[in-house]
Parts: sequence; structure tokens; C-alpha cells
Amino acid sequence: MTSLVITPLGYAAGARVTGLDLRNPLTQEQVAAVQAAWHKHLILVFPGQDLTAPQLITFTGQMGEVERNDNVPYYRDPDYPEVLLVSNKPRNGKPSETRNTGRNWHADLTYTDRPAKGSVLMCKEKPVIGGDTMFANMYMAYDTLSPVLRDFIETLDAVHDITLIKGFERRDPAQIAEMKRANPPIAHPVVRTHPETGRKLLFVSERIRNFVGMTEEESQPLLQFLNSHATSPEFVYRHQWALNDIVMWDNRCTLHIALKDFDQNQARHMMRCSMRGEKSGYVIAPEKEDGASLKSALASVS
Ligand SMILES: O=C(O)CCC(=O)C(=O)O
Ligand SMILES: [Fe+2]
Repeated sequence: MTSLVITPLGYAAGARVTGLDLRNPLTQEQVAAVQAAWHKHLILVFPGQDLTAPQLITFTGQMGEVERNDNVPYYRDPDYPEVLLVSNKPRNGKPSETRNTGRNWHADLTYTDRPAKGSVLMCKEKPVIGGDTMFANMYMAYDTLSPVLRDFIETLDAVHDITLIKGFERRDPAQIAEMKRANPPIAHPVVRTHPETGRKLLFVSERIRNFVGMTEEESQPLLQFLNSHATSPEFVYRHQWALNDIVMWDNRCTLHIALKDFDQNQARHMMRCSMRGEKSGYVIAPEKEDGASLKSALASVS
């Protein structure tokens, strides 16, 4: 039996894991070794894993509880609701709704009350060049802030809003209405402690509208600073995909972005499974907002 080898890929994050065949369930020791490497490197790359959808689901299930994607039910594999198809290949004769998924810095499902614990993405078809995904380390982002700013943002909750997904408004109108209904704006803390490593991290993204109790005008400069700081090049690992790569990221302590750095006439087809996260946050009802921020929220959508 080949043994498991873990090779770091970047200073900020990322390691390659070889010596496993993910088509077969892992032993308890292998699961423990993968989880330890995941907590250390945040993003694990498993090259050369040609898995079927059920095998991908089984592997994800060994790392956490598998998410059924009920909050965004449109882009699932018709036979396997646990598998989202992130693809630019036309579906039912129409352009794919997921052809531009992930084009701003985000963590998965933060617009729900269960932001994902992690996600597992498998590359089934890829353009000749590009189609890269970048990941940023949110422990580093937090650790490198000044102590005074760290203390201030510790007091803040941020309002995550599904409508800030890049290109959201270009999706099917009936789906937009249903996704907004199922996912009202929700507040999560800006500083969180990772439940497994015990480390503090910065929990921001480009899908935040404002901080609770602050107007958008007040929130935006700080948000923009935090997002650009969090995604500084030195905190980033950039993944260049190979066919049958599987990448598993810890969604609690990283951000990611899918780059449009490729020829859109070439197919890029990925299968994603996520792990269900812990319950978090509280829904922001319009009456909870003060007049000024409600006014600015309305102004920005008109
Ligand atoms: O296609 C990618 O590289 C990532 C898309 C994304 O954000 C996701 O699958 O969560
Ligand atoms: Fe994503």
C-alpha cells in the first residue's frame, strides 16, 4: 500500500496529498491524517482522483455531514442533490446558470444560517489554460491587523446578502425571487474562533452589505479595507487545475474566488460537494435596521 504524502504548495495555504485512492472509503487513521493536514494547510489538493458522484459524496461524508444544497436548489446534479454542478456547459439548451459562479471573494453559503464547514471541488473538464481558483488564509488576515482594529471589529456583526453574489441579478427571475425569499440577509460575527483549531480569524467577504447598527456609507470604507487586506497576495494560494484534481478547502477560515482567466469557448466542468456547517447568525428583519441604513439599502437596489 502506498503511504500518504503531504507536500506544502504555498506559504499562505495549500498542500498536495498523494498516496490515497479516494474511490475507496478511507480508514480511520487516514481520515485523521487528512483532517490534521487540512487544519494545518487549510486547502488540500488530491491529484488524479477520477471519482463518480456517489464516490465524491462518500468521501465528503467522511470529512463532515454532507450538505444537500436546499438553499440553492437549482444547480444540483439531477440524480444527486448533494452535488452542485459548477459548469459553463449549456444545460437543457440554455447557457449554464453556474458559468460565472464564485467570481467575487467569498466563503460558501455565508448567506445562510449554516455557512459551509468546507467544500470539495473536483475538476472533470478544463480549459487548456487558466480557469484558476484563488484561496486566501483568514487566520493570517486576522493576525496581521493592528490590535486596536482587532478589538473594534470583534464587536461587529456583518450582514451577508445573497444578492451580492456577482451576477446574481442576471439569473432567472423566478429563481432570484425564490432564492431571496429562502435566504434573507443574515448577520454573522466579523471575528470568529475556528471550532477545531481554536484560532481566531477574519470572517469577511465581498457578499457583505454593511455592519449591524452602521449604515452602508459608514460600513463600506472599513469593509473595503478588510476585504482588500484579507485578499493580499501574500495570504493567497492560487490553484491551477489539472484534470481530476480534487481540492478540499476549509470554508470557515478561507475565502476563494473563481477567475475568468480562460477562453470561454472551452468547457470548464466541476462537481462540488459541501460539508454542512454549524448554525450561526441571525436574520436581519427590515424593522431591525435603522432608518438610515434601510434608506441606503433601498437606494442601492433602485
Ligand atoms: O469554480 C471554481 O473554481 C469555484 C467556484 C465556487 O466558488 C465554488 O464552487 O464554491
Ligand atoms: Fe464558492
